Amino acid sequence: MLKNGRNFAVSAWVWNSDPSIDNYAFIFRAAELGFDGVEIPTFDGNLDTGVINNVLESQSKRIFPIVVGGGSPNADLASESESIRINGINYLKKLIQISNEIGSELICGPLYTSVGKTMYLKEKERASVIRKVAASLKIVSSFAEEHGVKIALEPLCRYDTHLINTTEQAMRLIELIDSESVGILLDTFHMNIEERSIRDAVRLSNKLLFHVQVCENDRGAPGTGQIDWELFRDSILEINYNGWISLESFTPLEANFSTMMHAWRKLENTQDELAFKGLKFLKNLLNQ
Ligand SMILES: [Mn+2]
Repeated sequence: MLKNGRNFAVSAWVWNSDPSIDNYAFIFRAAELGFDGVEIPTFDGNLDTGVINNVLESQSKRIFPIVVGGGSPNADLASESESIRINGINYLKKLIQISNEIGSELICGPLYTSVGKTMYLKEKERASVIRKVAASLKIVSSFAEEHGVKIALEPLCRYDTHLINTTEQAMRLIELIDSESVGILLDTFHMNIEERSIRDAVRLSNKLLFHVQVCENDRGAPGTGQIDWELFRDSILEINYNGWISLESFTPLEANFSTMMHAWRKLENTQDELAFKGLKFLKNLLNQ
């Protein structure tokens, strides 16, 4: 089912807000714990790709990188300001270049707006913002096609954005962009809040499901909370999903980042324990 040797990934955010902290030690942690891939997040595109490549190459088994991003107040495709939208386009192009440099096949995350920005919009205003977002993503998608990189857009829950909360909304945006390089990222945390049916959401995404992030309803290790994992597994198998299953949780130990991610408490004794417990559960669930 899943691609051979490229099954389970884990986000650097389990340990650090900034993947350059501690000399990319999270890559060593991920490899030691048994993951096949690492999500490398960046909100500003300032990554030392040479160092990342060295660390990836120093592992005894191949560890695949996946670039994760998200808009920020000064680089926001949903902004009213044209210059901020252009910053957003340039930021996403930079993520695509980083992907080429470190060998990531896709860039993913809530790339369509500034993470954490919420505001009320009337229906017409919303449609106009979505059109602007689609126009910018169209430009980025051409660049992605030229560089052989896929883009996966992630719906976020209502507390993190007002724009794209559900799979259905994301699929409509993807249709407007109309590029083979653009698909969707589904994250069980957000789905658990916003979708009426996990199975229907996965079915709707179908061949455009490019990436999957998993964690429990409280952002804890899969298998420790209320998510119906068997249903989730059956749903992704039904559409023959063969991409990554990536564990995403956030360190509660860094003031600014933990506040942004609402990570107020430890969910396990250590972050290693969270990652390892989650991986063990996922391997069992998917018979790997
Ligand atoms: Mn996510």
